[in-house]
Amino acid sequence: MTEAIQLWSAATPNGWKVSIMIEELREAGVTLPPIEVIPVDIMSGEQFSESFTSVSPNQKIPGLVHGDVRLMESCAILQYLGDQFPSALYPSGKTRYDVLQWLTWQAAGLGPTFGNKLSYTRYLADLPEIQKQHPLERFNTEAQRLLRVLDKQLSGRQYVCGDELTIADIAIFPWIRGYKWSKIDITLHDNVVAWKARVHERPGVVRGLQNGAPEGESERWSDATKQRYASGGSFMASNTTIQGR
Ligand SMILES: N[C@@H](CCC(=O)N[C@@H](CS)C(=O)NCC(=O)O)C(=O)O
Repeated sequence: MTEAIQLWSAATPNGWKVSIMIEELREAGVTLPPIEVIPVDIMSGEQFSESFTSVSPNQKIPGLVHGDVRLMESCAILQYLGDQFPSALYPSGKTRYDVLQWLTWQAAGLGPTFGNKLSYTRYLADLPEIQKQHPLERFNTEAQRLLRVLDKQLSGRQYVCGDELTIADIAIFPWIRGYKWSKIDITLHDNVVAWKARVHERPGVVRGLQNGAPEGESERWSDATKQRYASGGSFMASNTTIQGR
């Protein structure tokens, strides 16, 4: 399809998955249709607007519109782009199932665990410490278990599913990259640390990470940006904006 793609997104791990995918497809020599990026300011509640909800009924970024296709969920979007624009990023045959199992592992395990750890670490400043203790310990322990699983998978491999970068790496990387922000120590996991550096040095990844980031801050946030994310995050984590029963 040569029709333009609309990407509704923000500078967050789930948003970066799609912008990295777009840039890696370009690196792979794929000619993409025009991409229109529509920023969704999730810290001021734009994810609850009617227009965005018609793209993403779950009211979370990213969302994608391409012709009559409307998609939410970052990993579904990665598969869609992989299908529409064939490349080694979404291999066919038996390897595809390997990619899909690690993609699902990210969506169901790593993403929610790192996201919840982050939320209790940075975004719930008003919650008494005693109430944070259990979830912090629980999500940190699970994050460490998941890191051990990933470390083992990466042993003897350049990338998660072999010697080529795939959408599984693209889905996992933004969460691992943000380990300092979520205060999850990855440094004991040598294969994960080496893989993170390997993925991070790819030009497509570097360009993808610039999407939506404040000018000059794609690699390191300023204190003002950190403060803005921390206060906006507490508004999201409180869920007071969710309407209905
Ligand atoms: N499983 C979803 C998670 C999406 C998600 O949590 N997006 C966050 C940003 S990383 C968001 O939109 N948060 C806004 C909110 O919670 O109100 C996916 O992979 O797309």
